[in-house]
Parts: sequence; structure tokens; C-alpha cells
Amino acid sequence: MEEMFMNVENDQSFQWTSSTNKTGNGRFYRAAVLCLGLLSVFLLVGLINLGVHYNSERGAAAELSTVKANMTELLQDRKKELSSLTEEKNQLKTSLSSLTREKDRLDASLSSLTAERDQLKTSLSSLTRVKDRLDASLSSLTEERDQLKTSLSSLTREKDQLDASLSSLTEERDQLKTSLSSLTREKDQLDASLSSLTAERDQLKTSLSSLTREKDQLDASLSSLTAERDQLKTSLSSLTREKDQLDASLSSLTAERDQLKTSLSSLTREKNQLDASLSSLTAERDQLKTSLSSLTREKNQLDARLIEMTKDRDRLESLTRKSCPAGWTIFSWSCYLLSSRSDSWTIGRRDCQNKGADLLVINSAEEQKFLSGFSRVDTWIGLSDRNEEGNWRWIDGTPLSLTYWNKGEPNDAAAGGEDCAEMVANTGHRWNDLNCVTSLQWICEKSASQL
Ligand SMILES: [Ca+2]
Ligand SMILES: [Ca+2]
Ligand SMILES: [Ca+2]
Repeated sequence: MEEMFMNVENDQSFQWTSSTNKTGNGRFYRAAVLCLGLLSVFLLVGLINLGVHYNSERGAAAELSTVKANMTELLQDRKKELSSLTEEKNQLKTSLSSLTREKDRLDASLSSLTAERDQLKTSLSSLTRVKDRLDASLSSLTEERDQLKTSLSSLTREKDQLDASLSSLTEERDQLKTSLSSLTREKDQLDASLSSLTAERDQLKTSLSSLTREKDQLDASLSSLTAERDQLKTSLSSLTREKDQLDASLSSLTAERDQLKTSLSSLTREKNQLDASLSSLTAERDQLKTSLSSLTREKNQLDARLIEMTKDRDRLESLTRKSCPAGWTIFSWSCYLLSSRSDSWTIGRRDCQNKGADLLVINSAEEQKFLSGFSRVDTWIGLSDRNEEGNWRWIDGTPLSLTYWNKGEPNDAAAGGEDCAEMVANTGHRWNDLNCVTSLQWICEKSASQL
């Protein structure tokens, strides 16, 4: 390809050189013709001038006219030559311009072809490289193909062997399948037999165990019956002996019974008499019991009345004899004192105790009513639940049966609890539980003393 391209280039350069040579020769010819024409004209003019000058000097006009005529002919010939040369020149100019255009076209073709050649060269080199790589690949592929061919042949051999093995194995498998199906059928039959036998065995086992139990029971019964029979035999012999003795006794007893029968009839009579006496005595006793109970009731009533009357007498006596210390107020059988100062429940109680008294204990509705008029301030009373929260007790142990709690009390509402009771003056002296360290006045109570 490269060679071909070079030939094309050489042909082009040859053509160009030949066309250039043609153009240079044309120019040269045209210039030579022009110079020769001009030289002929100058010579002709010079000869004319010389002829004129000679004729004028010598006056040989005849010769001159001859020369002139010859020169004129020569000049006309030269003019004809010149016109033919001019035509030729014009033709040459036309050829030159066409050749110039052709050259430009060829120049353009040359440059495009050069560019094409360069591209082709580049392509060629890359293709050459690709070709080398492909050659290398081809050789390796060829080797590989040869190896694969070898492998293929060995694999083909192996495959044939395997095919043979497969067919024999398939036959074997079919035989085994047949055997398996027959064995499966046999196994199913055996399974069915086994299950029926198992069921039968279980039933037999159950029967055996029940029979064993029955046998054990029968054994036990037999042994007990044997023992019983032996005892009965023994008893029978002893009873036989006893019966003989009893028979002897019976005769003696029969005699005795007859005597006793006689005694019994007499005793029965006696007993009937005694029964009659007993019933009359029982009736008498019941009447006495009734009388006793009514008398006991009467006695109890009389006792109670006696106690009441004794109490009345004692009260009347003490009323006439008892009094309170100065400053204390007497009501019923007690003396009361309102403290002049205020303090906690504990200190109030201690103050009362120092005075031979204690904090107030309200025993009756009359006492509560009396106290309502006794003070016009809130006061501690001798009631607290300090020992057990919610279990309110009077300080002398009197059970709390009568209460005058204000509505909603006791409520133990304070932060530290409310374990001591007060009478609140503006609630009609009803009670409230209050924190024991609150400062209040208090009321002391003690029994009125004998005079
Ligand atoms: Ca009291
Ligand atoms: Ca409390
Ligand atoms: Ca309260």
C-alpha cells in the first residue's frame, strides 16, 4: 500500500515538472520572437533613414524606391509573422490559464491525499499493533484449542465409560426398585400383622393382670377361709363341750328360774307401788322447783332494790357530808377547777396531779351539761389516743361509751397527729382531737372530800 502511494506521488511530481517545463519554453519563445520583431523594425527604420540620407546627398531616388518597395514587402511579411505569433501567444495564454487551474486543483488533491495518507499511516500502525496482539492471541488460542481437543477426546472416552456405567446402574436401580416395592408391600403386611398382634398382646396382658389379681384375691380368700374353718372346728369342739356343760346348767337353772319367777311376781307388785310413790314425789318436786325460781327472782329484785337503796342512802349521806376545797366547784360527787394558765396537755395533767386531782373525766350526760356552763374557754380534758392511734381512752381507764365529738372529729388532722381531746367552747363544748403540745387551759376533777 505504501509503495502504491509513493508511485502516485512520483507520477504527480513528474506531471507537474513537465507542465512547468512547457510553460517556461513558451515564455522563452515568445520573448525571442518579440525581440527579433523589434530588431527588424529598428533595422528597417535605419535603412530607410540611410536611403533617404543617401538619396538626398546623391539623388538616386530610383534605387531608393526599389529598396523601399523591397523593404515594404519584407515589412508586410514580418507583420504577417507577428500576427501569427500573436495568435500563438494568445493560444498559449489560454493553455497557461487552464493549466494553472489544473495545477491548483491538483495541489488541493495533493494536500487532501497527504492528510489521507497520514491518517492511513496512523491507522496502519495501530492496525499493525492490533494484528500483532491478535497473532499472539491466535497462537495462544490455537494452543488452547489443541489442549481442549485433547481434553475433549479424553472426556468423550470418559463419557462413553460413564454412559455404560449409567446404563448398568439404571438396570440395577430398576431391579432395586422392583425389590423395594415388593419389600414395601411385605413390610406393610408385617406392620399390619404387628399392630394386630400388639393389640392382641395388650388385651392378653390386661386379661393376665386381671386374672392375676383375681387369683391373688382367691388365694387370700382361700387362706382366710382355711383359717376360719380351723377356728370354727376348734370353736365347734369347745362349743360342744360348753353345750354339754350348759345342758347340765340348764336343768339346774330351770329350777332356779322357777323360784325366781315366783320372787319376780312379788317384786313386781312392790315396784308398782314404788312407782306410784315416785310419780307423786316428782310432781311435788316440780312444784317446789317452780316456787324456788319465782322466789329467786323475787330475791334478786329485792337485792337490786336493796343495793339501789343503799346507794341512795350513801349518796344522801355523802351529800350532806362532802365538800370541795376553796376555789373548786362541786357538782354531783366531784370538785372541778379551771386552770388560770395555758399549756400542753401533759403539763396540764401534771398540774392537776400536783393538786391531788387529774384531768376531767366525763362520766354522764349531766356532767357534760354542767361543764358546758362551767367554762367559756377551750380546755383540755382527760381523753387521749396516745397509747394506740384511734383507740380513745379516759385517763382513769373508764371505757369511752358516751361521746360528744364535734362533727368530723376525731380526724387526727395535724401534721404531728392529734392525740389529745379538748372541749371547744364555741361549739357548745363538743369535743375535738388536737395536737397534745397545743397551749390550752385545762379542767381538773377530783372526788369531793368528806367533812
Ligand atoms: Ca367526771
Ligand atoms: Ca390521734
Ligand atoms: Ca381534730
